[in-house]
Amino acid sequence: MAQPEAKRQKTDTVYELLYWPGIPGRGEFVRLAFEVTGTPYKDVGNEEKDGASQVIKAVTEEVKDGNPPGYAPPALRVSGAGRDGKNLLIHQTPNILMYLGPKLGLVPDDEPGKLWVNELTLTALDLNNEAHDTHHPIGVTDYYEDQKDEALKKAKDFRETRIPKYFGYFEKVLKNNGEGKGQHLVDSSLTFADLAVFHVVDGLTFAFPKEIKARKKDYPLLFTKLYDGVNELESIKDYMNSDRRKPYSSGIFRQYPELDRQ
Ligand SMILES: N[C@@H](CCC(=O)N[C@@H](CS)C(=O)NCC(=O)O)C(=O)O
Repeated sequence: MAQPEAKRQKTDTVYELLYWPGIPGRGEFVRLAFEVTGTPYKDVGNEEKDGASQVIKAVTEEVKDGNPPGYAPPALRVSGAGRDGKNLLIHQTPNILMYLGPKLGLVPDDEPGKLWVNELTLTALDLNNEAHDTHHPIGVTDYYEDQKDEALKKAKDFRETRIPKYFGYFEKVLKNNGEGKGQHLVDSSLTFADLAVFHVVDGLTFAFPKEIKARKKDYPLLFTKLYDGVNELESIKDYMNSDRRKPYSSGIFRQYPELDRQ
């Protein structure tokens, strides 16, 4: 695995995560990368008193330093890393991870390896998006209660066809990567793709506890090697027990018992 650039050169880089406070959400994919590598970062939404308004301003309203405005959080602000030494502001979860990957030592050194990590992360994010659509299949800004009939149908299909297809795919990738010993999707070390899959599996286990309980035995590498492997890392245990980790609530992964296996 690549040595983290941070370990190779002393740096006083300040990483600021700009994401909605109070939920894991898509910000969690970025938090996990910082947490697992022990990289200092500021979670602006959660750490500042007026976190949500700071996030909105910085991401879409008062964007500075020549950065294009973003469409939606998460964003990452990096002091001095933009053009002409100004602050860099980047958006899109996989773009942020692609930026951080080499800096935190969460990607292989070579180009194919980096592309595979990115590809697997994008697939995990596709699954993440489909999980969101189970409770909001019609209108993103409409109430769940107003689209419950459609949500019931969507969730049934998601549980019965989509979860097994994605889980089967990740299991196949793990099996195919002999070097990873079932624990890693690419090569023999932890990458941000492993973290992304870990988080989506974690979120689905919260949202669909009965469905996942019934299915997990079919994906032994995914659950007992990759998932448990990440979950048992000291850095992750510390994080999960800290108040930096927010509980699932009204974000992407929601627990509506009627959408779970009956
Ligand atoms: N593809 C984007 C999606 C960003 C996104 O949908 N962010 C959500 C929060 S998790 C949001 O605030 N969306 C507002 C909107 O889409 O109007 C990413 O991965 O960063």
